[in-house]
Amino acid sequence: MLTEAATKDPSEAAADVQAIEGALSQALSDAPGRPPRLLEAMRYAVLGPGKRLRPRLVLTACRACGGDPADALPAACAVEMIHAYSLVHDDLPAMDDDDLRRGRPTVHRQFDEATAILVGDALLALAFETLVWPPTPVQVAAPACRELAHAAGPAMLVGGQADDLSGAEAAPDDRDAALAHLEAIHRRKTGAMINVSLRLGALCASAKPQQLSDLTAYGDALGLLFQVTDDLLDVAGDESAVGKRVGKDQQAGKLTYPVLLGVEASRAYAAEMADRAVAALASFGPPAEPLRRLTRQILERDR
Ligand code: GRG
Repeated sequence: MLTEAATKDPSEAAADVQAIEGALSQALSDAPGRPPRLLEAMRYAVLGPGKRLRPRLVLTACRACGGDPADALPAACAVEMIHAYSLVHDDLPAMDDDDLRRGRPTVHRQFDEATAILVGDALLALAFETLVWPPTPVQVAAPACRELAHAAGPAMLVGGQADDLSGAEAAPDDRDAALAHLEAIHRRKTGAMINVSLRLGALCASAKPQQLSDLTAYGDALGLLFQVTDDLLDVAGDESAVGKRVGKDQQAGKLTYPVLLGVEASRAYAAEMADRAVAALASFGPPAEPLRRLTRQILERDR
């Protein structure tokens, strides 16, 4: 069970966000050959008001494995760049066709569609360039590149998105089978980037195999926790409208946890995933306290 003490957010988390945003800004600075408008759009996409969950997981997992989080900053920047690229492309008219992201116009609305496509392409490439920067030693950079490419590639992030886009018609009618289908999408679309963030942090700390597999078990549960809370946030706000909103999603054939389980059971499922995540950290002891805190924050998040 998560303790009350685990909810307090010490200044370490704020310092991590500051370090991450500083490093991202530096990685996205003016350099020969970078067209000013493209760079402006890349900075707009990355440096907007995001939660920085994935890069925080990189630094926090590194710390939990006894490493120096400064060594993991390039990996932290890399995962956030890939995350930002995936949001920019997801918002495009050919995908979700969204006008707003992080409370501001989406990149294709603020700039134009071609620029948004190029922003995603450029961020994906820059992520790998950044990942292999010093201080990432070459014996860490090679496995880190392989793991990140796999998580962002056709079997995971892109594959999950493709299956999600092919939509509800592919989903089985039976509720349990539909739930399994939903989880298979989320494990790839959302979970893979969460999991690789933890694993990159651990690799930067030269973690033992047992630490890596415990963090993977933690990440599996955390990814599902993140997704179910995302779905719940989508129907939150006006409690009286919750039933109506769930009904609308159902009519639109949109698969979400509230649609499949109902709101109350989705909340219970979130709590179960949080407990499962924390249980996977048992062998780490006190160095994993920031990861336990982060778990609690995701369970209780309001954005
Ligand atoms: C286009 C290859 C490709 C993939 C897109 C990330 C994604 C896949 C789609 C986004 C759609 C979505 C809302 C998914 C739910 C989970 C999710 C990734 C939410 C956004 O992440 P946050 O809440 O965002 O961490 P911030 O803005 O805080 O960084």
